[in-house]
Amino acid sequence: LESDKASMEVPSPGAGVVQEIAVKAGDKVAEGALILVLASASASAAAPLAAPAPVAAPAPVAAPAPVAAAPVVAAAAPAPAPVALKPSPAAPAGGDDGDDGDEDGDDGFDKAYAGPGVRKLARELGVELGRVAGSGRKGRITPEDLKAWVKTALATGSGSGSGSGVAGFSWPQMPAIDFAKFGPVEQAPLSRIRKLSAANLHRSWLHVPHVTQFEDVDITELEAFRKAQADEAQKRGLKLTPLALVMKAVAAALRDFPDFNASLDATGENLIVKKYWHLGVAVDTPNGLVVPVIRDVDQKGLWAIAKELGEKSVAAREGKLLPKDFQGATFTISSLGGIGGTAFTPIVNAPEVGILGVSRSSLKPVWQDGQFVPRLMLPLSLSYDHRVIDGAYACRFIVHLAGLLGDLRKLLL
Ligand code: CAO
Repeated sequence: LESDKASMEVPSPGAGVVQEIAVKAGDKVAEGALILVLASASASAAAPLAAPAPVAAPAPVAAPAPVAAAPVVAAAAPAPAPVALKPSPAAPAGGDDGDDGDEDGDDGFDKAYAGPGVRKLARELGVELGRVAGSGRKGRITPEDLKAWVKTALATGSGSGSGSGVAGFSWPQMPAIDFAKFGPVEQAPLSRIRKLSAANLHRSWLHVPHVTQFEDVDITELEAFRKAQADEAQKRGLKLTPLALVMKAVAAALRDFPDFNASLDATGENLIVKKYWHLGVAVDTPNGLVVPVIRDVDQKGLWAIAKELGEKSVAAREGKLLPKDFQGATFTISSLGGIGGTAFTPIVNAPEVGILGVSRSSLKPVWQDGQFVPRLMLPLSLSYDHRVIDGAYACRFIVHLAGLLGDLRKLLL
């Protein structure tokens, strides 16, 4: 099964023989949809002769048979078990936050009771379903409930934030423009990843008051250390890029600045401070941006981090990441250092409260002891959620991080 960002296995509830496959490649399915009919192994062993046709005849030969076969099976011992789609071991977490295992991040879907059509519409509109009251059976949210909620939110400006609405404000619509009037155009549909990232980024942009703090970090010694590991890296078949060292230092800095390793709760009135240090790393893929998570960075050595970083970025580019690979990040790093640039303002991956942008290092003249000396400087850009993080706290964090990167021995303290 493939979701917006990940592919996953749907585990069979038991052993048996597949009798009928109710879906074909490319079909869209929702949780609970029938995907196949399975004659359970224990039942067929108990009565192997009772159902020869469906059990013995493999699907290709017996293609037209399933309907006819069904009554035979039903009448006999090996009652076929309909296998419904429920990828419970690892719910898809295409969202960049991944905390709750929702398809699209922390959108309240876990708590909401709604069909796939309503969920899709809610995702497109950026509505947290957990905030919409359902009028359907057992509180199910209907399309009408969703539309009414959006209308009210637009009219009152109450749709934004965790209880922190922008009163009296509604978003002006973008006009539809026929660009073909001005010159030749072609229409290219967005990939699913791009559409999903767009919704997530837009939601973060609207909910989070962003500030970005910049810092140039002297990594001359760090780079000398990294280069000194080149032979060892080659022996291990790994690439030790500056990013692995930045990750290690960030995990340590997050321990010292716990508010950066936190999220606001759904009410917006409490900070959930996490006691684990999982870093999301933005990876550029042909289909768009994805953010796999490297867990427990604080407990891993540089080689382990470098290995996992390499493996996850390859898997991301090949579309082979699993839902669990996107879940649980506490803070994200977006590195454009391999490409260039001097600084940028990354968008916080809500409900995380901070994201670190890394640009390309370059030699710069730095005034030291009465003279300019060439030093390798790494530009960092730290965006943060100003609802949670004060400017002084953010500045202290980045200065502390710069200190760790400037002298890696401090990581041991
Ligand atoms: N300064 C100077 N050189 C750097 C550098 C930096 N900050 N960061 C990386 N490099 C160098 C590496 O050492 C490597 O050099 P060699 O080719 O000589 O070995 C080269 O640049 C390429 O590095 P890389 O990009 O392959 O590896 P990485 O570990 O730095 O990054 C990954 C891995 C997956 C994060 C990166 O490939 C990627 O996809 N980056 C894009 C992320 C993105 O799109 N962010 C924007 C999202 S919007 O906020």
